[in-house]
Amino acid sequence: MIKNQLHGDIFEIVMVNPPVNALAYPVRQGLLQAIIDAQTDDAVKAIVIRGDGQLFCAGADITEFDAPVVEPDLHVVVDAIEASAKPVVAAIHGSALGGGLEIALGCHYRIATPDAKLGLPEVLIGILPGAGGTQRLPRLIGVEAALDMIVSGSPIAARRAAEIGLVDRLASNEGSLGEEAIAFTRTLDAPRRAGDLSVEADPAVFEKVAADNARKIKGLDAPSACIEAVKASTTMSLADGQAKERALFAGLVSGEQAKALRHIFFAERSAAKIDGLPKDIALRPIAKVGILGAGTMGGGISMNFLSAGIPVTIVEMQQEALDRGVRLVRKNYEATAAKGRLTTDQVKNALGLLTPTLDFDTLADCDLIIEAAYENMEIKKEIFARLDAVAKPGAILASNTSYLSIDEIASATKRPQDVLGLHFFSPANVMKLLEVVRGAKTAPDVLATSMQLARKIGKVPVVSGVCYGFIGNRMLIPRQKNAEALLLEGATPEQIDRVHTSFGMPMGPFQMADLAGVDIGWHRDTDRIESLQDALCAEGRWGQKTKAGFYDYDDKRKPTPSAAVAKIIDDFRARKGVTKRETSDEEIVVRTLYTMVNEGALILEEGIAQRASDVDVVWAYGYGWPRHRSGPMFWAGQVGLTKIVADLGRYAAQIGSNFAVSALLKRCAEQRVPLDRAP
Ligand code: T1G
Repeated sequence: MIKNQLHGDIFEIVMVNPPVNALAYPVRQGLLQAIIDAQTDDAVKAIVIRGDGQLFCAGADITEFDAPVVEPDLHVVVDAIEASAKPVVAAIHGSALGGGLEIALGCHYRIATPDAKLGLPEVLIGILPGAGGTQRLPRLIGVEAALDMIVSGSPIAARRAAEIGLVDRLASNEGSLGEEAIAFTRTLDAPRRAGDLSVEADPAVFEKVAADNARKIKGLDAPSACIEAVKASTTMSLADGQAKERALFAGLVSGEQAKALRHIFFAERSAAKIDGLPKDIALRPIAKVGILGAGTMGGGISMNFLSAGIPVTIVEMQQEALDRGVRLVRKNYEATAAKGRLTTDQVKNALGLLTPTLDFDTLADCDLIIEAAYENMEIKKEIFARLDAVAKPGAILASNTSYLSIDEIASATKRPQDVLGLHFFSPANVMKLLEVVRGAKTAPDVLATSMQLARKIGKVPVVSGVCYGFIGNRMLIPRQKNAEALLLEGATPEQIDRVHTSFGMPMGPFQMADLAGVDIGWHRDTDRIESLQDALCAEGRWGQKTKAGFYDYDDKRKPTPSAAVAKIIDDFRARKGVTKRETSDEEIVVRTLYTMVNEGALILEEGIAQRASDVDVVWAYGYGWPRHRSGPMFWAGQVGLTKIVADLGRYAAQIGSNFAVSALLKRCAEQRVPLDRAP
């Protein structure tokens, strides 16, 4: 866990704990012992601390947080480094994050490769730097720069760190870092301790940071604790400030939000693993991608590959549609560049990789072809039959369908083993989630290739089996059905949406319907009024695009409750002979959130999702489920499965005659085990 080596009179301590040198107990113990030994070793003039492998250190071992600390705690190690009578230098490459950066802050000097990243991301997992970071960082770079790093959790590049005094020297490159660090250390005669510095700040700075971040940190515990800890660095001694920091840390680390954020951190990484697939399976090379359909989805999907430097051939049937699609891609890139997130060269390079064409046969040399045409099975089967005739052997044929059966689509080809679903979420160039839908005959290497490619284009992939709506959209079905039933029974769109937005969702079911389009799937017959959707659509209330849906919208798309909608609902209720009644927020939670949990449990029961945490990842990355609640399945455990089963039973009649509580959910409740350890 620790390798030590003497280079002349410079003692090099190397952290070795692949893959990220997490500061598990053996690393902490080894570091502390090495620092102590170096103090009394006359052969040692100064010390260098380095990380083995891809990076310096990714911080504390997050898997240890649910158990009591095994001494030495990290702050003891950092304090010992800083107290060293001999100069200590941190040689940083890759990343120095969290406790990793705190180790470097305890060192007297820091040298880094130019592209290294330094950060304190603890706030992103619901805690705060707990080994002196909130006390030493402000002393080194000032309160405002420190607050920015600690409250956002975003790392900075070493070049920037050098400008603000966090890094003393930039190495030429990773290969020479070791030698340069030793040479640099040889020039040092005395320690220089961040802890000896003091830092002042106008107290108004802290109020301003809290106010500037108010929307982002609303409902979260960690950010305000971060601000309080940094404030202590300006009013307390290092020791007292660290004690305050540790007290705040202790108050967060075992809290529900920190547990949920740790859970989703690991869930995202677990989702990338496919049970039963050999780790070293040979992948199919994907050098060129074909996209069928240049609509909103086809254009957005293309951008993911173009931005990753993968050439795209985009095919449409009409020139006008093709031109419109290319214009949309260009417009999206230019909008991103206008925000400074892309350079004009990057936009030019990306667009240079796009080949628009009406010629279906140009897809013959693509390694992956993604169909993004109408959500209609007959159309998709025709397309896949044509692809079967044109695509080269071994090409992966994917559909972007959001509900339909991949098995039926694959049956239109003679190569079902090469067919799967790649379900992107709109806007496809922004949303991180990608549901990778495996058909009954999808070959393992097709699946593995798609998962690896998903990560390459910056997506968070989750494997789904074939069912109507896969994982995410299938769980939307009971939510939407109950939400509309609740409207008929007397709730209002704003009451139901408020329950969801106060829960932490970015928008509620009806705000979402207006955004997506109330007219999706509508039969277009204005005389046929069989549902609330029909009633609204017949009045031209198709959502934001017609400035009227479940809400009225102004030119800035700001929603306001609509008296016209209230009347449409009243009239429809009268026609259906439904008596209006009061509905509580609690009933709305049960019928629109607990029913989603139940659907998630059914999805697990049927083997559609590999694991409960995969369902959480789908909702966290595809639908804006509040990250500090992890996802529906983990959150259900925090609510209590027994309570959820009981409440679903209490409202079973209202939920619907064909409603049944999942057997798996019942079993987990009875046996008091979480859904991700379902018996
Ligand atoms: N602890 C335990 N495991 C970790 C880990 C960590 N800190 N970081 C990564 N892993 C695992 C990860 O689960 C995966 O496991 C493997 O390492 C590769 O990770 C006291 C309290 C460093 C940018 O929040 O941001 O210090 O799936 O797939 O894409 O103040 O990992 O292979 O089994 O993410 O190259 C603060 C978290 C901790 C950094 C590398 N530190 N890690 O990304 O690899 S709290 C963090 C990351 C703390 C102190 C406080 C990223 C990375 P598996 P990966 P990557």
